[in-house]
Amino acid sequence: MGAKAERSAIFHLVGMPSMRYQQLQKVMHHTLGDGVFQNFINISAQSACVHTILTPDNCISEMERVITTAMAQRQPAYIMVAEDLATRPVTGPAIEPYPEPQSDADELKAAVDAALAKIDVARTGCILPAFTVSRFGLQNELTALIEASGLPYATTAMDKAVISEGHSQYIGGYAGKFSAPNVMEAVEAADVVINAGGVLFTDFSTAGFAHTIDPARIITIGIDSTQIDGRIYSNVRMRDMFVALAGQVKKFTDVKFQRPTQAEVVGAADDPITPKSLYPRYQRFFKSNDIIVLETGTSASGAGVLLLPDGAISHSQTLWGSIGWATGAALGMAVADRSRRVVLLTGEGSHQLTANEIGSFARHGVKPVIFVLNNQGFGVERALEEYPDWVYNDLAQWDYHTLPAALGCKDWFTAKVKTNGELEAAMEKADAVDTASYIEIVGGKHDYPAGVQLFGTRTAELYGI
Ligand SMILES: Cc1ncc(C[n+]2csc(CCOP(=O)(O)OP(=O)(O)O)c2C)c(N)n1
Repeated sequence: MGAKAERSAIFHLVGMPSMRYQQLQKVMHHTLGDGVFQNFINISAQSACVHTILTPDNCISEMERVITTAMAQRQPAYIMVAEDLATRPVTGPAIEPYPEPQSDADELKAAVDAALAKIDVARTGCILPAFTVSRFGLQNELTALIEASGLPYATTAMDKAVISEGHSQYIGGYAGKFSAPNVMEAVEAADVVINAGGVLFTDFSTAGFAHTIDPARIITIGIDSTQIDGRIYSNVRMRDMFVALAGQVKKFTDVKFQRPTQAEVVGAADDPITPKSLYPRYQRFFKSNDIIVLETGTSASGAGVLLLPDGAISHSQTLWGSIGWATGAALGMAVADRSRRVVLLTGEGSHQLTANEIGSFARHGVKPVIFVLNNQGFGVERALEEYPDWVYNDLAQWDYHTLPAALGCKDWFTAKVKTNGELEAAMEKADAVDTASYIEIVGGKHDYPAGVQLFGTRTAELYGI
């Protein structure tokens, strides 16, 4: 469901009992015992954008359909195959791949003309790149549009670093009235705002709907449609809009850029680690090209406001927000791109849900740097609730830094740190060693980063209660 919400194309391959047994309605393990073998696909189809039950006869055409659909939507495909058919040869001739969806030429031209007309009369403007841009691999195309237009760009938490934060036209994070004043003005007072990819103005990425952008000023370039002045131009692909606009857009020359500043490193070596001392040290630790994975909770909020080095990318599950995601997702990212360093920032409560995957990092021979904030429970929940110490925010107290050794990661550098000095030493070591690192950070039970404190004062806006 998270992959569907956040547009990750994953292919979920699932075996089912043999067709022979299905037809005989045998009572099989892992079923409800009701002889209904469609239960799973009926449930899981909801979390996919395309699904199929493969047979030797339909396999060739179905796989072309499934792959093309999943890639066009960048959403999951759910594929079942019965045990007895899985090893049978497919039948039928090879076919041409299904064509990728194309823009409707007339609609595309109308959308481009309308966008250019709106941009032409604007004196000021701003671009909001969306997370979908990285899902579709369109960073270069959007960067070309950003540079051709000369406009500043800002990102919400969900879209963080989708275009490098090292770019001279990046002005910072946007969270409505809680953005830096120059960012708020650049976005909300702009004559035209180009929503590049379909930014989702979620409760969490707008600090509880604190954003005010006049819809009449927005050009929304979605995955397969564009919206301008209340009109939808359908069958218009995002890529084609970026390319056409980059080629024809006027250049705004009178733009004052104010780059975001680095967070100041504070806190003496012997002092306990606090959010104020922790996050700037992360900022100093991050390197160009890092993949930074932020778990839902205080980690995503505290690190979401840091300025990342040029080329570093960041992922968090801002919309779906299922805790435990980040540990597993970091494994996937590390395996998918072994040329980049993966840095995972997670709270210990989230980590408890998927910590068994630590062993999989070693099994696959990848070397992440993992920071686990142990603040004795579900910190962000404490901050958002009326009674922070309600018992259900407490957790079993694990010895987190001993997990890697127990899970087969024998050569990892591990540490448990309580002071800023210990944290710095551990970060230096993590940077120097040629192995993975796992650092347990002891934090205060009621010590929250500023963003989380702010959310604590805005629960009514966040939840509509
Ligand atoms: C699967 C799931 N269960 C529960 C929640 C609600 N939830 C959101 S954040 C959070 C606590 C996270 O605690 P932790 O990982 O320790 O991070 P901290 O905020 O303390 O840094 C919980 C329980 C959720 N988002 N997803």
